[in-house]
Amino acid sequence: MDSRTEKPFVSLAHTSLEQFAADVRYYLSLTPRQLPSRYFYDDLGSALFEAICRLPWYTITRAETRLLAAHGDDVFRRLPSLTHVVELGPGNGEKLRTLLEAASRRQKPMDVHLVDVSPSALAIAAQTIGSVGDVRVIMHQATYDAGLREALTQRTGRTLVAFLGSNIGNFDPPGASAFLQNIRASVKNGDAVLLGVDLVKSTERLLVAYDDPLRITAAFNRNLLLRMNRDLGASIDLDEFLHRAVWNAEQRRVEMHLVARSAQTIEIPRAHVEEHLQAGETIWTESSYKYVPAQIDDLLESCRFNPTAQWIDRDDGFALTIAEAF
Ligand code: AVI
Repeated sequence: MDSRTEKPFVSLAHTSLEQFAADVRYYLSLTPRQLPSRYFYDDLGSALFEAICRLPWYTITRAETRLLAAHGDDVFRRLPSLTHVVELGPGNGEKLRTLLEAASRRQKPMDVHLVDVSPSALAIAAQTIGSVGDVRVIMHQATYDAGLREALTQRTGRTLVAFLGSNIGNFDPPGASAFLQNIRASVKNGDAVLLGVDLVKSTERLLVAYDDPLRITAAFNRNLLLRMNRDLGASIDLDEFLHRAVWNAEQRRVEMHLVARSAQTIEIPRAHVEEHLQAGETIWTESSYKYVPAQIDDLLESCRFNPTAQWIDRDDGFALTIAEAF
Protein backbone atom coordinates (compact mmCIF):
# COMPACT_ATOMS: atom_id res chain seq x y z
CA MET A 1 0.00 0.00 0.00
CA ASP A 2 1.31 3.39 -0.96
CA SER A 3 1.09 5.89 1.89
CA ARG A 4 1.31 8.82 -0.49
CA THR A 5 -2.30 8.19 -1.45
CA GLU A 6 -3.20 8.54 2.26
CA LYS A 7 -5.87 5.83 2.11
CA PRO A 8 -6.84 4.24 5.42
CA PHE A 9 -5.08 0.96 6.10
CA VAL A 10 -7.10 -2.12 5.18
CA SER A 11 -7.86 -4.16 8.30
CA LEU A 12 -6.38 -7.64 8.13
CA ALA A 13 -7.61 -8.54 11.61
CA HIS A 14 -10.18 -11.12 10.51
CA THR A 15 -8.08 -13.16 8.11
CA SER A 16 -4.96 -13.00 10.28
CA LEU A 17 -6.90 -14.33 13.29
CA GLU A 18 -8.02 -17.33 11.26
CA GLN A 19 -4.46 -17.87 10.10
CA PHE A 20 -3.20 -17.60 13.69
CA ALA A 21 -5.71 -20.25 14.80
CA ALA A 22 -4.77 -22.55 11.91
CA ASP A 23 -1.05 -22.14 12.63
CA VAL A 24 -1.52 -22.80 16.36
CA ARG A 25 -3.45 -25.98 15.55
CA TYR A 26 -0.83 -27.21 13.08
CA TYR A 27 2.42 -26.23 14.87
CA LEU A 28 1.32 -27.34 18.35
CA SER A 29 0.59 -30.81 17.01
CA LEU A 30 4.10 -31.27 15.58
CA THR A 31 6.88 -33.21 17.28
CA PRO A 32 8.62 -31.29 18.78
CA ARG A 33 5.73 -28.92 19.48
CA GLN A 34 6.26 -25.47 17.99
CA LEU A 35 4.70 -22.02 17.56
CA PRO A 36 5.88 -19.67 14.76
CA SER A 37 7.95 -16.74 16.01
CA ARG A 38 6.18 -14.29 13.68
CA TYR A 39 3.31 -14.26 16.19
CA PHE A 40 5.50 -12.58 18.82
CA TYR A 41 4.88 -9.19 17.26
CA ASP A 42 1.48 -7.91 18.34
CA ASP A 43 1.48 -4.43 19.93
CA LEU A 44 2.67 -5.70 23.31
CA GLY A 45 5.21 -8.09 21.75
CA SER A 46 6.62 -5.29 19.58
CA ALA A 47 6.95 -3.05 22.65
CA LEU A 48 8.72 -5.86 24.52
CA PHE A 49 11.06 -6.37 21.57
CA GLU A 50 11.86 -2.64 21.61
CA ALA A 51 12.74 -3.02 25.28
CA ILE A 52 14.92 -6.07 24.53
CA CYS A 53 16.89 -3.97 22.03
CA ARG A 54 17.77 -1.59 24.86
CA LEU A 55 18.93 -4.29 27.27
CA PRO A 56 22.66 -4.29 28.02
CA TRP A 57 22.81 -8.04 27.30
CA TYR A 58 21.19 -7.84 23.83
CA THR A 59 23.88 -6.20 21.73
CA ILE A 60 22.57 -6.67 18.17
CA THR A 61 20.88 -3.27 17.83
CA ARG A 62 23.72 -1.21 19.28
CA ALA A 63 26.44 -3.06 17.35
CA GLU A 64 24.55 -2.64 14.10
CA THR A 65 23.83 1.03 14.77
CA ARG A 66 27.55 1.65 15.36
CA LEU A 67 28.41 -0.03 12.05
CA LEU A 68 25.72 1.89 10.15
CA ALA A 69 26.89 5.21 11.60
CA ALA A 70 30.55 4.46 10.89
CA HIS A 71 30.15 2.99 7.39
CA GLY A 72 26.87 4.40 6.06
CA ASP A 73 28.73 6.89 3.91
CA ASP A 74 30.79 4.07 2.43
CA VAL A 75 27.65 2.07 1.64
CA PHE A 76 26.35 4.89 -0.57
CA ARG A 77 29.82 5.65 -2.05
CA ARG A 78 30.00 2.04 -3.21
CA LEU A 79 26.59 2.26 -4.86
CA PRO A 80 26.71 5.39 -7.01
CA SER A 81 23.43 6.50 -8.56
CA LEU A 82 21.36 4.69 -5.95
CA THR A 83 17.82 6.06 -6.12
CA HIS A 84 15.76 3.66 -3.97
CA VAL A 85 16.21 2.01 -0.60
CA VAL A 86 13.75 -0.72 0.43
CA GLU A 87 13.83 -1.86 4.04
CA LEU A 88 12.12 -5.16 4.86
CA GLY A 89 10.91 -5.05 8.48
CA PRO A 90 12.06 -1.55 9.46
CA GLY A 91 11.18 -1.87 13.18
CA ASN A 92 11.06 1.66 14.62
CA GLY A 93 13.02 3.03 11.63
CA GLU A 94 16.03 4.11 13.69
CA LYS A 95 18.55 1.86 11.94
CA LEU A 96 17.61 3.17 8.51
CA ARG A 97 17.64 6.74 9.78
CA THR A 98 21.20 6.19 11.06
CA LEU A 99 22.23 4.84 7.64
CA LEU A 100 20.64 7.70 5.70
CA GLU A 101 22.05 10.36 8.01
CA ALA A 102 25.55 8.90 7.72
CA ALA A 103 25.46 9.24 3.94
CA SER A 104 26.73 12.63 2.88
CA ARG A 105 26.77 11.92 -0.86
CA ARG A 106 23.50 10.19 -1.49
CA GLN A 107 20.97 10.96 -4.17
CA LYS A 108 18.52 13.67 -3.12
CA PRO A 109 15.63 13.22 -2.94
CA MET A 110 15.73 9.47 -2.41
CA ASP A 111 12.75 7.10 -2.33
CA VAL A 112 12.60 4.99 0.82
CA HIS A 113 10.19 2.05 0.82
CA LEU A 114 9.22 0.50 4.14
CA VAL A 115 7.70 -3.00 4.07
CA ASP A 116 5.94 -4.54 7.06
CA VAL A 117 2.70 -6.39 7.79
CA SER A 118 2.02 -4.24 10.84
CA PRO A 119 0.39 -0.83 10.17
CA SER A 120 1.41 0.50 13.58
CA ALA A 121 5.07 -0.49 13.05
CA LEU A 122 4.99 1.16 9.61
CA ALA A 123 3.53 4.37 10.99
CA ILE A 124 6.28 4.62 13.64
CA ALA A 125 9.06 3.84 11.15
CA ALA A 126 7.67 6.33 8.61
CA GLN A 127 7.64 9.05 11.25
CA THR A 128 11.28 8.31 12.18
CA ILE A 129 12.47 8.29 8.56
CA GLY A 130 10.34 11.32 7.76
CA SER A 131 12.61 13.42 9.97
CA VAL A 132 15.55 12.80 7.59
CA GLY A 133 15.81 15.50 4.96
CA ASP A 134 15.28 14.83 1.25
CA VAL A 135 13.59 11.45 1.42
CA ARG A 136 10.20 10.37 0.15
CA VAL A 137 8.76 7.66 2.37
CA ILE A 138 6.48 5.06 0.79
CA MET A 139 4.85 2.45 3.04
CA HIS A 140 3.88 -1.04 1.92
CA GLN A 141 1.68 -2.89 4.38
CA ALA A 142 2.45 -6.34 3.05
CA THR A 143 4.57 -9.46 3.49
CA TYR A 144 8.22 -9.04 2.52
CA ASP A 145 7.74 -10.73 -0.86
CA ALA A 146 4.63 -8.82 -1.86
CA GLY A 147 5.93 -5.51 -0.48
CA LEU A 148 9.25 -5.84 -2.29
CA ARG A 149 7.51 -6.58 -5.58
CA GLU A 150 5.24 -3.58 -5.07
CA ALA A 151 8.19 -1.33 -4.19
CA LEU A 152 10.18 -2.45 -7.22
CA THR A 153 7.39 -1.75 -9.67
CA GLN A 154 7.69 1.92 -8.68
CA ARG A 155 11.45 2.22 -9.09
CA THR A 156 13.32 3.84 -11.89
CA GLY A 157 17.01 3.59 -10.92
CA ARG A 158 19.29 1.50 -8.74
CA THR A 159 17.91 -0.13 -5.57
CA LEU A 160 19.37 -1.21 -2.25
CA VAL A 161 17.36 -3.76 -0.23
CA ALA A 162 18.17 -3.59 3.50
CA PHE A 163 17.48 -6.53 5.77
CA LEU A 164 18.88 -5.54 9.13
CA GLY A 165 18.75 -6.50 12.81
CA SER A 166 19.86 -10.09 12.12
CA ASN A 167 16.29 -10.88 11.06
CA ILE A 168 17.83 -13.35 8.60
CA GLY A 169 18.82 -15.36 11.71
CA ASN A 170 15.18 -16.21 12.36
CA PHE A 171 15.10 -18.30 9.16
CA ASP A 172 16.59 -21.79 9.13
CA PRO A 173 19.42 -22.14 6.53
CA PRO A 174 17.19 -23.33 3.65
CA GLY A 175 14.70 -20.57 4.54
CA ALA A 176 17.45 -17.90 4.57
CA SER A 177 18.63 -19.09 1.18
CA ALA A 178 15.10 -19.15 -0.27
CA PHE A 179 14.47 -15.67 1.12
CA LEU A 180 17.60 -14.20 -0.52
CA GLN A 181 16.88 -16.04 -3.78
CA ASN A 182 13.45 -14.45 -3.80
CA ILE A 183 15.00 -11.01 -3.38
CA ARG A 184 17.48 -11.83 -6.15
CA ALA A 185 14.66 -12.85 -8.47
CA SER A 186 12.98 -9.46 -7.91
CA VAL A 187 16.00 -7.14 -8.35
CA LYS A 188 18.18 -6.30 -11.35
CA ASN A 189 21.91 -6.82 -11.89
CA GLY A 190 23.76 -4.07 -10.01
CA ASP A 191 21.07 -3.66 -7.35
CA ALA A 192 22.33 -4.58 -3.88
CA VAL A 193 21.43 -5.99 -0.49
CA LEU A 194 22.64 -4.76 2.90
CA LEU A 195 22.52 -7.54 5.44
CA GLY A 196 23.04 -7.21 9.21
CA VAL A 197 23.91 -10.54 10.82
CA ASP A 198 24.73 -11.53 14.39
CA LEU A 199 27.85 -13.68 14.72
CA VAL A 200 28.68 -16.75 16.80
CA LYS A 201 30.11 -15.72 20.17
CA SER A 202 30.61 -17.31 23.60
CA THR A 203 27.76 -19.47 24.86
CA GLU A 204 27.55 -17.30 27.96
CA ARG A 205 27.00 -14.12 25.96
CA LEU A 206 24.50 -15.78 23.64
CA LEU A 207 22.44 -17.20 26.47
CA VAL A 208 22.23 -14.02 28.53
CA ALA A 209 21.11 -12.15 25.39
CA TYR A 210 18.09 -14.50 25.14
CA ASP A 211 17.48 -15.06 28.85
CA ASP A 212 18.11 -11.69 30.44
CA PRO A 213 18.18 -10.98 34.17
CA LEU A 214 15.29 -8.49 33.86
CA ARG A 215 13.16 -11.30 32.35
CA ILE A 216 11.99 -9.11 29.44
CA THR A 217 12.77 -11.88 26.95
CA ALA A 218 10.81 -14.32 29.11
CA ALA A 219 7.83 -11.95 28.95
CA PHE A 220 8.30 -11.61 25.16
CA ASN A 221 8.20 -15.41 24.83
CA ARG A 222 5.25 -15.95 27.17
CA ASN A 223 3.31 -13.15 25.46
CA LEU A 224 2.60 -15.76 22.77
CA LEU A 225 0.50 -17.63 25.33
CA LEU A 226 -1.20 -14.43 26.43
CA ARG A 227 -2.02 -13.75 22.81
CA MET A 228 -3.57 -17.23 22.44
CA ASN A 229 -5.70 -16.56 25.52
CA ARG A 230 -6.80 -13.13 24.38
CA ASP A 231 -7.21 -13.64 20.62
CA LEU A 232 -8.23 -17.30 20.42
CA GLY A 233 -10.07 -17.80 23.71
CA ALA A 234 -7.56 -20.23 25.25
CA SER A 235 -7.17 -20.29 29.04
CA ILE A 236 -3.51 -21.13 29.47
CA ASP A 237 -2.02 -20.58 32.93
CA LEU A 238 1.01 -18.42 32.09
CA ASP A 239 2.66 -19.18 35.42
CA GLU A 240 2.82 -22.83 34.43
CA PHE A 241 5.17 -22.16 31.50
CA LEU A 242 8.84 -21.30 31.94
CA HIS A 243 11.02 -19.48 29.44
CA ARG A 244 14.13 -21.38 28.36
CA ALA A 245 16.96 -20.37 26.01
CA VAL A 246 19.30 -23.05 24.66
CA TRP A 247 22.45 -22.71 22.52
CA ASN A 248 22.41 -25.51 19.94
CA ALA A 249 26.10 -25.49 18.97
CA GLU A 250 25.74 -28.06 16.21
CA GLN A 251 23.08 -26.03 14.40
CA ARG A 252 24.62 -22.68 15.47
CA ARG A 253 21.33 -21.37 16.79
CA VAL A 254 19.84 -20.04 20.02
CA GLU A 255 16.47 -21.71 20.56
CA MET A 256 13.71 -20.30 22.72
CA HIS A 257 11.23 -22.66 24.32
CA LEU A 258 8.24 -22.54 26.66
CA VAL A 259 8.46 -25.39 29.15
CA ALA A 260 5.39 -26.80 30.95
CA ARG A 261 6.12 -26.93 34.71
CA SER A 262 3.32 -29.46 35.22
CA ALA A 263 0.97 -31.45 32.99
CA GLN A 264 -1.05 -28.93 30.95
CA THR A 265 -3.95 -29.05 28.54
CA ILE A 266 -4.15 -26.37 25.88
CA GLU A 267 -7.73 -26.15 24.69
CA ILE A 268 -8.99 -23.78 22.04
CA PRO A 269 -12.47 -24.94 21.03
CA ARG A 270 -12.76 -22.32 18.29
CA ALA A 271 -9.58 -23.62 16.62
CA HIS A 272 -10.29 -27.32 17.36
CA VAL A 273 -7.16 -27.53 19.50
CA GLU A 274 -6.87 -29.92 22.41
CA GLU A 275 -3.26 -30.72 23.22
CA HIS A 276 -2.05 -32.48 26.36
CA LEU A 277 1.47 -31.58 27.46
CA GLN A 278 3.38 -33.57 30.02
CA ALA A 279 5.37 -31.87 32.78
CA GLY A 280 8.69 -30.76 31.27
CA GLU A 281 7.40 -30.86 27.69
CA THR A 282 8.44 -27.86 25.61
CA ILE A 283 7.04 -25.67 22.85
CA TRP A 284 9.81 -24.41 20.55
CA THR A 285 8.99 -20.79 19.70
CA GLU A 286 12.06 -19.33 17.98
CA SER A 287 15.46 -20.02 16.46
CA SER A 288 18.09 -17.31 16.11
CA TYR A 289 20.84 -18.63 13.86
CA LYS A 290 24.30 -17.15 14.37
CA TYR A 291 26.86 -16.99 11.58
CA VAL A 292 30.59 -16.88 11.00
CA PRO A 293 31.62 -14.20 8.46
CA ALA A 294 32.64 -16.61 5.66
CA GLN A 295 29.25 -18.31 5.91
CA ILE A 296 27.52 -14.98 5.15
CA ASP A 297 29.62 -14.57 1.99
CA ASP A 298 28.87 -18.13 0.92
CA LEU A 299 25.14 -17.67 1.50
CA LEU A 300 25.08 -14.44 -0.54
CA GLU A 301 27.18 -15.86 -3.37
CA SER A 302 25.00 -18.95 -3.61
CA CYS A 303 22.03 -16.59 -4.12
CA ARG A 304 23.84 -14.59 -6.88
CA PHE A 305 24.86 -11.64 -4.73
CA ASN A 306 28.55 -10.70 -4.82
CA PRO A 307 29.75 -9.43 -1.39
CA THR A 308 31.72 -6.22 -2.00
CA ALA A 309 32.29 -5.07 1.59
CA GLN A 310 31.88 -6.48 5.06
CA TRP A 311 32.32 -4.52 8.29
CA ILE A 312 32.59 -6.36 11.58
CA ASP A 313 32.01 -5.11 15.11
CA ARG A 314 34.52 -7.21 17.05
CA ASP A 315 33.31 -6.10 20.50
CA ASP A 316 29.82 -7.52 20.05
CA GLY A 317 30.33 -9.93 17.15
CA PHE A 318 28.14 -8.48 14.43
CA ALA A 319 28.62 -8.19 10.64
CA LEU A 320 27.21 -5.72 8.12
CA THR A 321 27.65 -6.95 4.55
CA ILE A 322 26.90 -5.29 1.26
CA ALA A 323 26.50 -7.47 -1.81
CA GLU A 324 25.64 -6.68 -5.44
CA ALA A 325 23.31 -8.74 -7.60
CA PHE A 326 25.07 -10.44 -10.52
C1 AVI B 1 14.00 -10.09 15.54
N1 AVI B 1 15.03 -11.08 15.84
C2 AVI B 1 16.24 -10.86 15.03
C3 AVI B 1 15.34 -11.21 17.27
C4 AVI B 1 16.46 -12.25 17.49
O1 AVI B 1 17.46 -11.89 18.09
O2 AVI B 1 16.31 -13.37 17.00
C5 AVI B 1 14.11 -11.61 18.08
C6 AVI B 1 14.42 -11.88 19.51
N2 AVI B 1 14.11 -12.97 20.16
C7 AVI B 1 14.52 -12.88 21.41
N3 AVI B 1 15.14 -11.74 21.58
C8 AVI B 1 15.07 -11.09 20.41
